[in-house]
Order: sequence, then C-alpha cells, then structure tokens
Amino acid sequence: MPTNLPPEYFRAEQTFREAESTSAKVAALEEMMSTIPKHKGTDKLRAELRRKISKLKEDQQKKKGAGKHESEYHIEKEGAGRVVLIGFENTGKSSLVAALTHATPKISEAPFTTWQPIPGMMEIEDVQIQLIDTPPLSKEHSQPELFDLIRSSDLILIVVDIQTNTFQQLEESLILLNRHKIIPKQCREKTIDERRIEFIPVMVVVNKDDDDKFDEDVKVFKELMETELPLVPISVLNKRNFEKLKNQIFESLGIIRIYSKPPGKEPDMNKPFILKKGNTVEELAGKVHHDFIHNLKTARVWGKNVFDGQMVGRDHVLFDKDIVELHL
Ligand SMILES: Nc1nc2c(ncn2[C@@H]2O[C@H](COP(=O)(O)OP(=O)(O)OP(=O)(O)O)[C@@H](O)[C@H]2O)c(=O)[nH]1
Ligand SMILES: [Mg+2]
Repeated sequence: MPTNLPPEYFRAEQTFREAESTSAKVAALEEMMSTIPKHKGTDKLRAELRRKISKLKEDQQKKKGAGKHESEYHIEKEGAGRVVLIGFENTGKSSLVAALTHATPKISEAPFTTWQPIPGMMEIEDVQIQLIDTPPLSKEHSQPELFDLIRSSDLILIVVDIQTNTFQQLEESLILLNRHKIIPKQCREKTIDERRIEFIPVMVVVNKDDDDKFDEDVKVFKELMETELPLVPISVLNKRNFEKLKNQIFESLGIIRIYSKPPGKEPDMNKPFILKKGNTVEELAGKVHHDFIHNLKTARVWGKNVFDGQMVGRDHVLFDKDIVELHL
C-alpha cells in the first residue's frame, strides 16, 4: 500500500467496510478513488479499486435482471445505530418518526394506518441514527418479519399513549416480544433460560403527554409499571421533551464519538469514528485501518481522564468526544 494516502482515504475505506448495500459500497469506493493522489506509486491501487467498482456494478445488474422480490422488511442498516419504534395502533409512532427525521410516513387518526416499515435518519449532534417506523402490533396477527426486523435493531422504543390504556399497551407489547424470544436487555438477570433469546435494550416512550394535565398520569403509570425499563414522556403534538428523548437514545445505544487527528495537523471534527463504550485506542486503530492494529506504537489523547496530548498505550480506554492522534 502506498504510504502517502490522505486521512480522507481511510475514512472512505471505513465507510466502505461498514456499507451494507451495493450502491453504498460503490459510492465509498468512488470516494476512495477521488482521494488518492495521482502518481506512479498509486497506479496499482487505483487499478485495483476500478476493478472492484466494475465487479460490484456488474453484480448489481445481474441481481436486478433476476427480478428478485425483496421484502419491504428488508431494510439496509445505515448510520451509527438502528432504533425501531413499535407499539399498538394510533400511539404516534409515525408522527414521531416524521418529527425526528426527513421521512414522511402517513399519519392519521384512524387506527392501522401504517402497513409497512419506513426508515428515516435522525441527527443527534454529529451522529446519524436510523429510526424505523413499523405497522402496529396485533395480538391476533403479527408478521414474523416484523420480529426479524426488531431482532436486527440496537434499541427498541415501545411507544405507548398516555391518553388510552397505557398500562395494557406496554404489558401486551412486552408479551408479544417475549413470545418471539426478544427480552429487554435490562431484564437479562431475571431470565433463567437464555437459549435462543435475543436481548435488546428497550425504552418506553410515553406519547401524547401534551401538557401538565397529563404529567400526573405519567407519574402514576411509572409507579404501576414496576420495571427497570427507562421511560421518557413526550408529546409529538407539542414537541415536548424531544431533546431528552434524543439524549436517552444516544445514551442507550452505548456509542462514543472519537475524532482523529493526523500528527502535526488539526483534528477532523466533521465525521467522528463511532465506537462502543469501553473501547480502547487499539479498537480505534482497527477502525481507521486494519493494518494500524499491528503497526500502532502509541497514541496521544485530548479529552477525558487525560492531560492534553497525553501519551497513552493501545489499551487506553476512550471516552465520548476524545481526540486521538495515532502514532505508527
Ligand atoms: N394529542 C396528541 N395526538 C397525537 C400526538 N402524536 C400523535 N398524535 C395523533 O395520534 C394519531 C395517530 O398518530 P400516528 O402517528 O398515525 O400513530 P401510529 O402509531 O403510527 O398509528 P398506526 O400506524 O395505526 O400504528 C394522529 O391523529 C396523530 O395526530 C401527541 O403527542 N398528542
Ligand atoms: Mg403509523
């Protein structure tokens, strides 16, 4: 590999490795191409990328030709995390997705309005999170595909309506999840038989808490609920508590943002690397480039629990918003 590749190249390469759809992969490869300085030393790399791009495009054409039907429940993952909104009819799932993303699901006072999942991207500061609106849960009939989609998520928001049967809505949502072997991660310790069970963090979003009048009902509901699940009261109608909801979502996803800084240059504050809480300098190095894991010697960190520019080893634990300079 040529040694003088710019940081943008590695960022695009990271996007390539994380891309799931063919078109996202092609876009990332094209971006990588555009960042490579053009000279003799990079000829081989550019030729290799061109080959990869045309191979992917060919495969995509073949797939289209086969006319394969893809289910509407098959949604590509995008962004730093996937959050699925579930709940009974009319609780305001579509309204919430419409309020927090650019997606435009149909909203109506008639129940059972949504009949297929609809994704949208929500911005929390500089992080993009995928939100997915879903058709209402039903005790009698629920599509197995819906539960596959839920299983593929990093966080479940159970949306309930504080103005009607709130307690029943939550209880029945949890029963349906349970029936499909999905248990809130927060209840893991209470689960005896863990076989084939998916543990996913759950948050209860109590919607239609339009004004102070309903706050008392929220309080009573919270006391009755008796679970360890976090609860956020909101009102889509009056845009109440959106910031709190976003912060809690970020918190529940357990992610941290790390900004990389090339030695002797300013850090790139535009697009952070996304890591998990508790991850170390070594894991960051692996995200930047797989060769870096072996070649990493030390790092300098600006941020939490360190003095500015402190030299650290590869097992140093990073925190949200740390700035890191990797030394190879
Ligand atoms: N008062 C009040 N009404 C709301 C609020 N949020 C949504 N609604 C209304 O509740 C109704 C249902 O909203 P939707 O967003 O379609 O609900 P849904 O959960 O997607 O419904 P289904 O697709 O049937 O599952 C609409 O009339 C919304 O305008 C809120 O915060 N307060
Ligand atoms: Mg809906």
